[in-house]
Amino acid sequence: IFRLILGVVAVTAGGAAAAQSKPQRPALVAADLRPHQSLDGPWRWSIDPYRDGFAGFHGGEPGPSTRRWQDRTIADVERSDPRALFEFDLQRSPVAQLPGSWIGHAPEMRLYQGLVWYQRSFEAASPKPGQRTMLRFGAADYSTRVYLNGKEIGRHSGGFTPFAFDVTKALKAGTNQITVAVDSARTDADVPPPVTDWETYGGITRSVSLVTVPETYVDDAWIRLTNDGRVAATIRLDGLNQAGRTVRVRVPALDLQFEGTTDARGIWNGSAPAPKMLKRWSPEAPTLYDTLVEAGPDTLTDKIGFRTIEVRGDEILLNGHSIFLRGISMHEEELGKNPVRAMTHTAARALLTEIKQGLNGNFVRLAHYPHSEVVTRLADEMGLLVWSEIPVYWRVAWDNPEALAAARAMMTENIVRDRNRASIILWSVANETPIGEARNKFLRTLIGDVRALDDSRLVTAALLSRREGDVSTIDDPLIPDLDVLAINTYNGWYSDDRLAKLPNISWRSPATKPLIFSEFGAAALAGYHDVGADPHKFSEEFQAEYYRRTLEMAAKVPFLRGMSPWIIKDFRSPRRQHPVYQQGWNRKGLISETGAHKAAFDVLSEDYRRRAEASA
Ligand code: GCB
Repeated sequence: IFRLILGVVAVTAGGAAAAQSKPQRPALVAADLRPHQSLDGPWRWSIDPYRDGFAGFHGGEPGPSTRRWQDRTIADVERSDPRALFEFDLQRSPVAQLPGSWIGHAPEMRLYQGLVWYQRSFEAASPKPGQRTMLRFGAADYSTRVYLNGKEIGRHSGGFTPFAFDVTKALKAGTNQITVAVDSARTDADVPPPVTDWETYGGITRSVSLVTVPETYVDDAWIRLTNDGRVAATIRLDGLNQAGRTVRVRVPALDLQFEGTTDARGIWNGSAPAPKMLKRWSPEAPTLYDTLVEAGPDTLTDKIGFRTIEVRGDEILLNGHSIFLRGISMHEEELGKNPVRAMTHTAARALLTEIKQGLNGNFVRLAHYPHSEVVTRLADEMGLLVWSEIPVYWRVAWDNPEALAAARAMMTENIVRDRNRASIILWSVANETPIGEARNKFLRTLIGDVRALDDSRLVTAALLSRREGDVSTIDDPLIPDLDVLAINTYNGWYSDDRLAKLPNISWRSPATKPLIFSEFGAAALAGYHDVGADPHKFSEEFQAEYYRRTLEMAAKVPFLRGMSPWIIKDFRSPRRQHPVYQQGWNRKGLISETGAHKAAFDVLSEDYRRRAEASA
């Protein structure tokens, strides 16, 4: 028996690199709306700081102490061989509720970075002929290996995008055991690189589910309104019968129906004139239509809004009308004293309501990585325009092909997941990346990918500017490649400018393109007041005055088309350790971690109220 236990799970060499080089298949688009069996809930967990589960007791090859995930439980073996040695037993390990980062599992997990094993069992019906079952993760941060009934079924890298594996063959009728290894440690080849300004929420942070589909099914469906007034569809089937299949798109409420036949790759592109009665999606009227994609036995259902977004000169046009983006940035971190990154519908609604109703906003920058689909769906439903980005952040290893592969896979997974969301108008490829040849090349590759995947949205990147005296110049070599320019600027916070002088700063741009201030901000500890004439940094008064003066400056930039100041809520950041003002939190929120409004909140809200009235 002991020997039998030694039959270790072989680790497929090169698996991780392969997983990074291209996005995951199946894509399983709109999986969250397909009927599914949820695997959320109680899971067993155990830390593995030396990665014995992969490498063995002395490192290197797996050995006797290596964790093994065969069908038999450790308890079974122990009963028949009381002398068997085990130094792990997931079946008797503590229980955590998933999804949710491991920060919430136990107090000592707060600062843990590394490998954690998860396990649970579940019942499955016997697979029906002509059906396939996919195991889908909304996200796990950062790299993941998945085992079903003792066999490795796949891997994924990247903490913020969904992935799925076809488990039809690995699944048994009756009780199944799933084991997941999640490692939060990142190297320079990863995206983001190890150093950021937010908490790494390691773990299984989004829902896990089993989705059953017909053998040949709609894996990817992208449906949008084109600038020339057509409803266009790009559909990809996956399965033995993917070629030469009839595919039909239906929007019952619009009496719209059109169809065509897939090519050898299972792909069909088709379109039809948009019906006159179509109500275009906008923040003021976020109309969504039940949209069906029918292909033989499979019907995929999604809720889709139809709108156009374009740039003309230095203007951004939504449905043909010039708009100003009244926004704010947001991290995927729920309100509360001890956020664990488990973005529920309720938690997302609380934050987006602060933006939409509290701030009179119409726009949110989802920083600095793809947020939960719960958030992007809610933005569609509530009417908030969205900036979506991947964490190509600060010092990425521009020369490392693995880093580029990771970024490309992540960008593709993000776009494929979300290109049916009307709310998303901007894909951003980078944040505050130092200019250089290797960086420019890296980002141009990403921009090319974005345009190939989605020609219906705008491409941007958060850039830095060059300041001389009171003149700030935007002169990044990437400008010609972008539709919308975006600048992060922190004059008066990271510089020692007097706040009263901020309105004097003027902006120069070499291109006739719209500009967004993708960030500006100042920190304040909620409840800390300094009512003197020259308030101290970190006081609510300083932050409020910083906003007043920066908004005065912004009002004078003729080509400014929006802003997303930094940030709606104080968020956890390990680099913010001032014992009095920060205590592990980046305090640039307009509300505290528990939801207390700071004085600056009203300053921005009032500015946006006036802007909204002026544009109504
Ligand atoms: C930035 C970064 C953001 C930081 C912020 C800050 O420019 O893009 O991730 O959190 O500044 O607070 O310094």
